[in-house]
Amino acid sequence: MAGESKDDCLFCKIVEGHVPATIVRETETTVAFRDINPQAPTHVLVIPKAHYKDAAALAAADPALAADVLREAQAVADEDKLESYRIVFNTGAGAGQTVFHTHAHVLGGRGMQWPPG
Ligand code: D5M
Repeated sequence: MAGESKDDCLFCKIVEGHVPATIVRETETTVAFRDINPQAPTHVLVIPKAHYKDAAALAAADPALAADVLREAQAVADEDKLESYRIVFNTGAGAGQTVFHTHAHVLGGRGMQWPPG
């Protein structure tokens, strides 16, 4: 079933408290925690607690939950008083996705280039 927690999913284990993480925000449906390999002064991952492999799967199955993730990404930016920031959903291995549980990267606190690498 889509949305079901996957036993072998690292981010499901963070949701369940079985893997430690520096959690900065939590709601009924989402968790936000600091990226273990930060690429900017603020680098927080916002995830739905339910398991979806990527942003496309989440948006197709539960648009309201996708909106929750975006709302929390904005809340992270507000908390860190970021004037400019980037919200990134790497979708698919070719785009750099390495953890197949939907996550929004919230990156800010430094200047950024476009296009990204
Ligand atoms: O991003 C996956 C991100 O997940 C990557 O930036 C590292 C981060 N990561 C991996 N393991 C952990 C733990 N245990 N805590 C916090 N952050 C973690 P992707 O878009 O899939 O490449």
